[in-house]
Amino acid sequence: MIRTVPTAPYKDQKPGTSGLRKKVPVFAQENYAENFIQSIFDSLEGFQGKMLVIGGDGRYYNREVIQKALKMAAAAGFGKVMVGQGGILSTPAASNIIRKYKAFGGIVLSASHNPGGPNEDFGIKYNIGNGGPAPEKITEAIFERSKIIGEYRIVDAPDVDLDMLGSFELAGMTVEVIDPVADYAELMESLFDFGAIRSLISGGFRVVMDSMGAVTGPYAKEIIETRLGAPAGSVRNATPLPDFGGHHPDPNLVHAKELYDDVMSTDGPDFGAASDGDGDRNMVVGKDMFVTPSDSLAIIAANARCAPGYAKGIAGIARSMPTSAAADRVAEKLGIGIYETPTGWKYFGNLMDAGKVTVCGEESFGTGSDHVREKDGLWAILFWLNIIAARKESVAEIVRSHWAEYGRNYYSRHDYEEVDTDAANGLMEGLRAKLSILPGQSFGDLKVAAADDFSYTDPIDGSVSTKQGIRILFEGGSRVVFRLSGTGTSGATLRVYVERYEPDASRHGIETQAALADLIAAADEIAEIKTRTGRSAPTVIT
Ligand code: VG1
Ligand code: CO
Repeated sequence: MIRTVPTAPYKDQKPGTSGLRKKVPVFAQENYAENFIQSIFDSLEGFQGKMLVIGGDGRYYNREVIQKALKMAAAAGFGKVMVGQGGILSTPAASNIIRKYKAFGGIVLSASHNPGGPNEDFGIKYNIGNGGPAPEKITEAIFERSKIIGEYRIVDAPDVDLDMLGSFELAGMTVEVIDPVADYAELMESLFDFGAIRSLISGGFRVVMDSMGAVTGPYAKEIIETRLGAPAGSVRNATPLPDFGGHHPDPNLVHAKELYDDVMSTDGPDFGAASDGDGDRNMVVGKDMFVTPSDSLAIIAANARCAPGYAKGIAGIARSMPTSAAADRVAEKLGIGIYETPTGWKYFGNLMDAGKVTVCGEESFGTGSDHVREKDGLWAILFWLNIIAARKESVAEIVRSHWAEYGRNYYSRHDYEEVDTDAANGLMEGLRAKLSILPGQSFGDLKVAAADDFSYTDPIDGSVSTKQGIRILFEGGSRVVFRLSGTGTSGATLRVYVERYEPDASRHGIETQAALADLIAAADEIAEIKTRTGRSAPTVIT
């Protein structure tokens, strides 16, 4: 039954910030997906007879790779696979299933916020038994294995019917096709005050959610419409489609602009939310107020006790390095730990497992907590609704009073997408070469206090991650950060993160780009962005 297939290695299967991501035609090359899946299995030990979770965001090629993964898991000796009906599991739901049913690990098929379709992106990520993304030690082992792999094993069997719930046998392994939504909805109901949110909504508070043709549609319909009572149609673009209906499923002011404009219109809803391809990102907008992801983390942390699941308070907060320091001020006030990690959710897992932190966040529209080990879009959206219901204030009122109490961290990220790879690497090398001479130099009124290349030592296991982003810190606490994306699939993407702290409440109403203009100009001068990339402006500003 088990067939051993000779194969030749591919040299480019290095997982990035969040798994292996490539264009579909790359994944569709002979044995490409098989090689990577076998490399995952070859890098793990002790899974014989145990359970694996498999699911994806429903994008183009999802079902094909799920069939391959099921047959390869059977050949590798897993005892059981739990797979979402239709091949669907959002990233946080997969994390929950792994934890709840004590699986050995999971394979999540997604390229997250990247577009889907025959010529767009696909991805494979391995998650460990705590439900979180595999740490670097494992992703590196997978990459090393993929460079020398010579064969893979697969069972010869007909495809599993992914659309029918129930348990089936596949060459001696059990396959259980599960409802992808039920366990997740139950978890959310255990964390948040659904009664209070239901009253808020029945009292006329209008909520809209844009699932962007991606995985959260069925989750949001069940939770927001069925359980919380929002009128039918409150969840838009609610059917997961292989090409996301042509949407770029990235919840930000550029790609979720329709929703934003609707909430801002005179008669628009009171609250708008959106999430990404695999359901781990979120965007929250209220009337007259867009909440930056960095502020969202800080405000959720400061108001955590509003939600029943966090009524005892939080143990600590972690944020990725480029995320603004707004959360740091909350941690200071609460007298709890604050941790600054490299970009990517995999760095939060150890801190959560050790009980050091409860909530985590990234500037890239990612927020979550130790209820799972991934960021969680709907969780953040429900947390906001819970806070609004408890405080009986609007989004704008909550944000403004937070700024008044803690000060405002003006924040923006400028992305230069699909830049020539050599030019982008040259820009980063140019910055590294300047690090030691920058301190003391002035750019307009800004004087550099310190400059470094961020490196992180994990406080739990001592592992070290270097070259995680160039930081230029100015006197007074403003800063710019430069890094190259680890999730793109063509060329390089330069990310420039800009932040200024403003304690003075009379200066909290400035337009963000204006408030950061001098820092943006300094970033260009220091990194020579325009000359090196040949671009006069960023492709995306968030
Ligand atoms: C980006 C974000 C990072 C996030 C990662 C995965 O990575 O910056 O914060 O964790 O995407 O998110 P990069 O390397 O491109 O900057 V998701 O929702 O795409 O899994
Ligand atoms: Co995502």
